[in-house]
Amino acid sequence: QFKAEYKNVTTPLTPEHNLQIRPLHLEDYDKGYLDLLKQLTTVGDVTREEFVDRFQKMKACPDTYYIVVIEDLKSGQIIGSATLVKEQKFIHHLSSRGRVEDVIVSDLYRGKELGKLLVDILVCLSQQLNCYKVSLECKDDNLKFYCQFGFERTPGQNFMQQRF
Ligand code: 16G
Repeated sequence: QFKAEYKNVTTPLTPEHNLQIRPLHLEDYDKGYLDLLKQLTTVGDVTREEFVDRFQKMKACPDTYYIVVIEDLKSGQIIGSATLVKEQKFIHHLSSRGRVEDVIVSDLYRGKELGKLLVDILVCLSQQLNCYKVSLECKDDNLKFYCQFGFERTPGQNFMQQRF
């Protein structure tokens, strides 16, 4: 589904790395997917049943959730992931906005440009899906990382939130 022929996509995944990039599967519950997300933020104790239920609810929204994972085929563990959410709009003549979310690479696999690969893919995918723009929220420390993909801070625009 995600082909290396997309423009600008780097491909560090040679066979000797034993890494595979693919969409999230239900079975990834047993491959440490949620433990990986715990390196990003709070996840809590999510049972298999709860995971399956949420997975199926996402799947039931066609053309909306694109969750990409990297599996280390040697260990059978998910070691990287990123999500593109395609939000449908009325504006821009019924266009869609892409949101890059939950980008995480296991601390044991950092420095191999896997985060770059994940973000490259999602940016390409958002273009392929005809989003009129793609955006994300990140910490100051990660600004430089995201700038390399063409993301820019928007003058006069602020990211605001209310936490519950
Ligand atoms: C970062 C993530 C966001 C994630 C949030 C979790 C990227 C580009 N940004 O902002 O997607 O949901 O962290 O942190 O991956 P939180 O639990 O404080 O909301």
